[in-house]
Amino acid sequence: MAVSDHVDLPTFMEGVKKRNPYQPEFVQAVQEVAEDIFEFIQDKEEYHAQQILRRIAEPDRVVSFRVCWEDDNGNVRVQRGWRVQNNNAIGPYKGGIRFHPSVTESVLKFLAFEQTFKNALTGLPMGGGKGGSNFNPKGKSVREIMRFCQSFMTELYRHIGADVDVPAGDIGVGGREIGFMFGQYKRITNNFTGVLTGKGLEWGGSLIRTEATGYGAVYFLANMLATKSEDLIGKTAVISGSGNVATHAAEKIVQLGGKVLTLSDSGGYIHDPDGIDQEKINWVKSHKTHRRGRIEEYVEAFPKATFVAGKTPWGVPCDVALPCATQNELLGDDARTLIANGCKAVAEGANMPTDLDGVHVFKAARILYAPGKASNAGGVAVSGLEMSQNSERRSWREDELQQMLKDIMAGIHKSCLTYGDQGGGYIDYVKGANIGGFKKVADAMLAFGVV
Ligand code: NDP
Ligand code: 2IT
Repeated sequence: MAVSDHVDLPTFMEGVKKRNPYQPEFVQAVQEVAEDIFEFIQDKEEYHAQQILRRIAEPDRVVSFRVCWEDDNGNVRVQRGWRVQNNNAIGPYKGGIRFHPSVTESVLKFLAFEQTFKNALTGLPMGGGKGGSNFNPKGKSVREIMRFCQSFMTELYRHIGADVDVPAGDIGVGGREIGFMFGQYKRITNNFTGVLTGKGLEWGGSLIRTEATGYGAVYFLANMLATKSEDLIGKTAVISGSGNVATHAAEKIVQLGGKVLTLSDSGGYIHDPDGIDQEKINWVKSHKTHRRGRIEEYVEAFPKATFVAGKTPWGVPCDVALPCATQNELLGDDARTLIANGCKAVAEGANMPTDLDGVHVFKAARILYAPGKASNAGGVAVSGLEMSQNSERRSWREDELQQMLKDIMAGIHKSCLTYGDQGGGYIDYVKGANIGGFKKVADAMLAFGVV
């Protein structure tokens, strides 16, 4: 037999660890996918001979660069920026930009790897990428954020393009930051193209892009519940985070008749036993997004709620849970607590919020558990629709886009059933999403030969 990755899973993972020292998040993401893919490709010699998984787990390129900017006091500040272009077998690289002090090459490599499978699942022609910086937007003035975004784009512009790589937002990057970066791209290149998504509606953005990730996650959750002939009416939901994804997931839960009990930020969580209704969600949106406040101030505005400092909300009994903040925010013991408290379904709004132990706990309990690459794909899906609208030089109507988002989430759910239905009423959504995403990218790579 030719030299191939016909090795066992532990040997394959040893190689991944050796080639990516000090990159635990990346190794974790590869391990979670490899557990399912090894089983799937067992009898598929071509995938082995062509080393497909090994190649997807080696980014096409990682660009790292210095970002210098001046703060309001005239001090020179230096940050590191990256763009990880993981795989463009099925379309231009596509994925968000994250500004957070915890950003490292490992974090961005895990996100770009996950994005490759997620984007394939949407059915749209998008490869996987991710970028960002260890810049901390907290406590910075708007002018400082503008200067940082301009400096970041002054290098990034060389590596992106409407048919090359199309970034968008992620943690710490919303409409305002996309505006600053798009303005700088346009200034440097003199080109008005759809090089970023999540743009403002006046300058090429798409309706419902802002809402799409959170709404999509809840549509996915509703699809999962429907397999058990259930819906969200009267169900209690525990949500973490209080940013773009968390607040829009909360909004859609409320619209579909559920009751949201918690939201959180890096300081702790709030528990509102009366339910966080639309008016309260609007307060959170304005407080967190526009005023960059802390979630603990919620209890001053709504005194029946309580704030628990330094903790995640997974101990609050609920029917459904949506981790919507960040990676590894729901650990094995949290998963055990959720199940002991009767939680029936978990839909990830964040990327890799559940650690490997937690994933194994949810799988063993055979609950409805959707990994982020399936359930949070609504955001990038509407980004893909924004790219289509930019190419057509027109804007679609809100009702058209709402329907497309629902259809895409239902389509992803169906792909998960294709490869994840284990019989006896249990669907392994992790396996379904991993294999569904892998197969599309792998088959494109086979067509291209050894490149
Ligand atoms: P935002 O910046 O809007 O909000 C992030 C939220 O998560 C804030 O409440 C923040 O709290 C909290 N958070 C961030 N980092 C940490 C941390 N290390 N520990 C505890 N809490 C933290 O980001 P988004 O809502 O856009 O993103 C949330 C998640 O969803 C991320 O995993 C992202 O990758 C994923 N995602 C986002 C998509 C999008 O379209 N925006 C699409 C698909 C996935 P604080 O304010 O205290 O920092
Ligand atoms: O993780 C994600 O899917 C995103 N942050 C959105 C990426 C995008 O290109 O819209």
